[in-house]
Amino acid sequence: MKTQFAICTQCMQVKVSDLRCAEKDPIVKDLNDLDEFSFLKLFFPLSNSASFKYKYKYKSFLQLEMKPFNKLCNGTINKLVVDDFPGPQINVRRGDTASIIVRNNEDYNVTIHWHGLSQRKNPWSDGPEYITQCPIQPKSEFTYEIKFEDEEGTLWWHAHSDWVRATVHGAIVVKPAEGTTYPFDEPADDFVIILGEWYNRDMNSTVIDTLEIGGDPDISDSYTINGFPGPQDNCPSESAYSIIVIHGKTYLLRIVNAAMNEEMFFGIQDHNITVVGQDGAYIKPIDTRYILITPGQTMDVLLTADRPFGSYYMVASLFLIQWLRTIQT
Ligand SMILES: [Cu+2]
Repeated sequence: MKTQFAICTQCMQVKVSDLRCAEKDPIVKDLNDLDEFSFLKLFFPLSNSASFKYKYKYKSFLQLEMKPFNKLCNGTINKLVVDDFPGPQINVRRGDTASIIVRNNEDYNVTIHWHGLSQRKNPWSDGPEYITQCPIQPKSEFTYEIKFEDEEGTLWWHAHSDWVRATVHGAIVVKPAEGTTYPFDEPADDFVIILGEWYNRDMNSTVIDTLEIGGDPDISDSYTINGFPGPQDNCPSESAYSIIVIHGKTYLLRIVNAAMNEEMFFGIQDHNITVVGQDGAYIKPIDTRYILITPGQTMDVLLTADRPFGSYYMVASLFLIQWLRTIQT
């Protein structure tokens, strides 16, 4: 099986304006080779994914395609995504092995990286393009075999091709191995919180322009929580992400900073939080009012709903004050 993932010799670095490989990668199968099992968008070996009762490896199918979005009252803009922005959450237990088929339906060469996983002796499924694999070419697919051996907590997956990751990413939730528990009381529920960015313009043209003229790339048009920009002065119809909690219960927030380059503060109005994990590993708990989370980093945070009944803002803001824009949900 491993030989299937050998580096292709005809894969070559090309100019960013021409993202295609020179020749077709022989390890990439044709769409005609897909069996009916592969065409399920997101599937699991057992019907109830939430139960995590399966012993066999997790299976999933990620399909990259352009989809229309209407954010910030700027009309319809097509973006490359897997299903949505952000993409689907991958749910596994520590010790699982996942088989994940990625099908590229669009015109970009793309790979998917499984951020934060050690993948010991398994670099062929790590994902950086031109390093351990050729990009997945348009109208082709690639099967990743992902091992969740050492990590537990929250990680994420993202495209590893230029700036495509701005819209092609999602969370990975690694729950404790079967028969083990969290090193803290079982939370009432858990929620993934992905801090991201929304660019109205095409991401790859941003990269091309930046490389041509130098300097810093354009900043995004908005920062997002789970794809929601939150209330906007110039776009009152824009919506916000929200969660409902039960008073007195404790919840686990799985926070991912999926922004391209921005360190972010994150906190919840009038609440303390407790950081219990970072980058797929548990840590000695830290009580705090807010966190600072860097791009690519993940943090697991406990939130106890111990304040009077009401609504409280979940707030992310930038570390760099000159670019400060606050998003609220
Ligand atoms: Cu990464």
